[in-house]
Amino acid sequence: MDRPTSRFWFRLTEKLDYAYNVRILEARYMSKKLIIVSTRLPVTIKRVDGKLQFTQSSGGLATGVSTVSRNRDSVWVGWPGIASDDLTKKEMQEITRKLKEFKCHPVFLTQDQVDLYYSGYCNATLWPLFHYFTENSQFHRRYWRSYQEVNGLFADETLRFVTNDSDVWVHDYQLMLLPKLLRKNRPNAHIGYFLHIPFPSYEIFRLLPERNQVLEGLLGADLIGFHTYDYVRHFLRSTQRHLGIDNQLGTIYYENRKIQTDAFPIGIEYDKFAKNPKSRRVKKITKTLDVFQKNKKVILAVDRTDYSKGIPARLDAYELFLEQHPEYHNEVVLLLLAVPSRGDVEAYKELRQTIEQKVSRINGRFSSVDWSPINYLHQHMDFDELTSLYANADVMYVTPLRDGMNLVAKEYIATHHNKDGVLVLSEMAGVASELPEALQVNPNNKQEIANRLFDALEMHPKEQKKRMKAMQQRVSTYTIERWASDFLEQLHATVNTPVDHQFMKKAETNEIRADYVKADSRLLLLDYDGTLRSFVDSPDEKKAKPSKRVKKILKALQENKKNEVVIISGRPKRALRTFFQNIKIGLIAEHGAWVYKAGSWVKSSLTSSKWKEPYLDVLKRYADRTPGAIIEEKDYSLVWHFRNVTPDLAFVRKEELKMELQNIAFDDIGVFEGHKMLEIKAQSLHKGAIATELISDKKWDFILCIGDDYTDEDMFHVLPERAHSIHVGPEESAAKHNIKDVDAVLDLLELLENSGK
Ligand code: ADQ
Repeated sequence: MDRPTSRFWFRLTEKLDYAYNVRILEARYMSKKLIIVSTRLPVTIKRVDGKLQFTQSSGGLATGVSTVSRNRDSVWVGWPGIASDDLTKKEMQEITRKLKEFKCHPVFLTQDQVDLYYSGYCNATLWPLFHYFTENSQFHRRYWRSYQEVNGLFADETLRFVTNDSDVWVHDYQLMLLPKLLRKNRPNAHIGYFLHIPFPSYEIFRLLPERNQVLEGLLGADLIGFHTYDYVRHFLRSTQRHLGIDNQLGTIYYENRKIQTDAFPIGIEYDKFAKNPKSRRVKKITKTLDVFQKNKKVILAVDRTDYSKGIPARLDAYELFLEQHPEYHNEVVLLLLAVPSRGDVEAYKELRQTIEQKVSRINGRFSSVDWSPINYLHQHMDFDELTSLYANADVMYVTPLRDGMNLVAKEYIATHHNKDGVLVLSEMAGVASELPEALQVNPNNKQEIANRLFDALEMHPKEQKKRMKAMQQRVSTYTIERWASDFLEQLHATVNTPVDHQFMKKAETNEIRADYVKADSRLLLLDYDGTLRSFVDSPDEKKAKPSKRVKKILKALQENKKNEVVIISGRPKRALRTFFQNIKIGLIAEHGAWVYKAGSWVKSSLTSSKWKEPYLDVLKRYADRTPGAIIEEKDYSLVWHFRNVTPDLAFVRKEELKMELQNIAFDDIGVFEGHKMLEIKAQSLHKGAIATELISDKKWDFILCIGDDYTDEDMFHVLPERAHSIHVGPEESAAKHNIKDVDAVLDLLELLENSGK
């Protein structure tokens, strides 16, 4: 075969392989059950004339999810919108049976739960807080208790369907405790979570009394999705500040699980919105709408009646525009469409009054006999009516004070397929980052909005089309269907590399055990913190003492004449002696600077401390202006601990400090970064150097080396091929194996001790 042909075949087989793998992957997860959970079901039940009436929602989420669940065994769990106090037992059974036809399963809530959980914690605590309306946010224990109770109910109902092999997708702020509750019962299920509203900045989120429980609840998921990367950052910062959990480029390792966070900007059913304006019914509706027959420019605003949408401020800005542009009197109409929402929450009742007062004041001030500047409708519209309004409006006026995404902006763009039209858009909507071609405004800047309204009305049609086209390109690509499949694919990518699978298997443990049993001379090199004892985030040595179990195991291992047990630690010699007073094991302190031999400490050949002075001066200067920083002076190293410094400041100081320390020119002195600390020591002084000495002391039949942090990697690198090396935790390492945690290490050591007398 000549070369081009072979390359062709190579490419073809590569492509086929890829397609095959994708199909295998899809087939693998398509065969798994998909469980969607949201507070509200896509089917609403009402009692009309004594009879139960079922209405199926055709909303975006329901459609988007239906595309990924169509060919799968799936079920949607949620509340059907009717309080269970109004239902008999028989009716509840009937509802459960009937909902099965819609692939749904009900969670029944009492009126009390609707009031305290739904109207209370969800809509009067979380919603305002997450939208930065701190003054509207109400914190009551009874709301929180109900939130916990209802999340528990959702867990019970959801767990009926979840096996360890299922995919679960939990939606929104009403169910933030659910991922953890599900994880507890089905540790291996694939759990995804998506937040539809903004995740607020740390300074806002920290106001929530139950902030830690909420974060821990979310961390039960494998994948946590948000609309924008800003929200991802806010979430990661809160987990870092409140729970002390760091992340690696959005990946969190928590309780030995890998959790991925990412941005998935929700889309719309683009084709549905793009095609509908051409339908006969919509054309007919348009002809009957007075507002489009008068040859006036129409500015459209469409929102749920919610204070986050900034409707009063939008009216004020429009008033200013009318004041400054009398030439537009009689020429322009603002069509303000507000869909009723959460009328049972006090803040919403007040908002409705405020809007209505402003509308009548502005109309009273500017109207003429045959013109009113605002046309206000407080009602729900059907899809055809809504698309008619979108498609015929000259300007879309979207100025929320905060919005997770805002679908209205995307819907307007879709209905203007191949048409002109201008979008005036708030910078505070999640969608703003996807639509730079919109005329963006700060929703609190009245004058700026008034100016942009004028610009929008005056914009040349060519310019309008150009901007529209660019926005349509984006909105038509990442549709709601793409969003849903993208999320589920990523959930699989996350779960397909489970941390658990990296850990040592039984066969590998047995192999180590067999080698141990056979050997007559064995060397066990063990790190201390994070290996024999869970990492203690405190400089207090008393808290870091070994447990009784550790002492017992080490003593028993050392009493076996075939064994040489050596603890190699970064801790100073004083600490190690206190920890292991009555056990005759080998001790190595300060990464190899000191060796405990025949009852006393001997300086290793690797040491020198002449270099310390200039480094210490710099560290002290930095400690003075960094609250929480601690300097630890060991015999042969200096450590700058920043575990108690606020993470942002710690990061800045650490980087500054590294730069400054590197300017001090001492050969062989290096700055090493460890777990919330910087250590300065001779580069030749490391665990690897001392391990090499120990290994070459004798001809060992068996070597086992266990450690958890970067200093132990130096040991792993110098071990002979036949040695067994184990890293504690899921991270990448030069060790041959990973082991789950300290308990697993102790189990292994105990097993060896019991096996090889
Ligand atoms: P919402 O706060 O409801 O959603 P938005 O994204 O704008 O906000 O969606 C509103 C929906 O209601 C749109 O699909 C719109 O067509 C429809 N609608 C509005 N007024 C209507 C009317 N009078 N009649 C009929 N329909 C009307 C939450 C978050 C958003 C996030 C979405 C999706 O607050 O930020 O974009 O979820 O994740």
